[in-house]
Amino acid sequence: MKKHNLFTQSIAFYIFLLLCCTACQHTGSSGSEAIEDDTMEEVSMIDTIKAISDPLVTDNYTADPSAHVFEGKIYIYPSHDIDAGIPEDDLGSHFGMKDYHVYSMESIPGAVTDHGVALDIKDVPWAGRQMWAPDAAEKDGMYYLYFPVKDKEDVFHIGVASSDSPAGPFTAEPEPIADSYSMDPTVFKDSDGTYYMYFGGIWGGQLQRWEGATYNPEDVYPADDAPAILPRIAKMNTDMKSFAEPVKQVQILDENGELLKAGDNDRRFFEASWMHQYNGKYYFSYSTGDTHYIAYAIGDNPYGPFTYKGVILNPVIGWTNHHSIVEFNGKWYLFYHDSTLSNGDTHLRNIKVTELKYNPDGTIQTIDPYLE
Ligand code: FUB
Repeated sequence: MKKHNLFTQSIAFYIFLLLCCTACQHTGSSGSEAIEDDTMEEVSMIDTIKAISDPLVTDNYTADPSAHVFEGKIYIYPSHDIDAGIPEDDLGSHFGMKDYHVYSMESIPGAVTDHGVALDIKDVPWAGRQMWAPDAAEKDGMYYLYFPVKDKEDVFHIGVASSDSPAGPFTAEPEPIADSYSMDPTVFKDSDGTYYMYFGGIWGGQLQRWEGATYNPEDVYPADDAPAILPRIAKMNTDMKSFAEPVKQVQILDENGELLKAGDNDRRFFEASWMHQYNGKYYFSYSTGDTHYIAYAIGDNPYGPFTYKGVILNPVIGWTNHHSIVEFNGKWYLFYHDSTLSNGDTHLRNIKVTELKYNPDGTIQTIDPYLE
């Protein structure tokens, strides 16, 4: 298992930026308060980097944007980053988020509406700490917010909360989804109306601690030449609050039909699953974590196997890379985040959007988030 590889050529420039920023480190927002005024002045130093898009939200730190078209608008379900005052470590303890806001847009580009707090950790009876990347789904006029949070024993599970509005507020179920574990859920509606949840993430996401349905608090990783840890999938029940089948693994293969290896850090799954369909094919996309790419693999059905095809998004300023892909008014969009608004603070991020384009053969054109 490679450790953080922040000095890769592709992001060495950003390390330089982070070092520069240390001299003028700001405090960021605290709790769920809005960003303090002086932050906006500090943003000016990062203006020398020509990003392809601007932060969509500037009065809260936001990350992990899951975007959907509901009721003719774009609705965005991001994490709400805060400075929880917890030191940074490889398990992501510093990502101490406590609530979710929902945002909407009537057009892209366009104004972003903040619908306020949609779910607070204090209203989730089983939750302990760390509300990480959520997603949402609609079925029969009801909306479901899926969210990962650690329970009171510090083990990640996935919760569900419901509302009759895509903007919330959402009411959480009293227990996590039975048999759910790890984090970064995304719920995909197939063309036949079946819903599937993809989930999981290694390192701080704890996927390496699960063997089947058994939790082992030790972090156990495969050898570099063994198959990588795989993301998970389960079909959803019609109630949208439970799994309809045992959790399965999602295979990601290389060009020779072999499972990607654990040591193939540039390509293997780390976290941040997303699924979308394009021209009848199924595109499973994800973050490679410590190598900071959004990668994708294509398959013929929701379960896979999926064959690795390439990179959708190159590394962003910050450490994490996380995304969603959605079609809106005839164009495809990539929602993602970086840390430009906080001058590179890895856990104070901001959501963005840019257009995503396909090649005629169905492959996706790689997006570089910054101009030369
Ligand atoms: O926001 C917390 C975690 O950081 C997410 O769950 C991961 O995908 C990464 O973006």
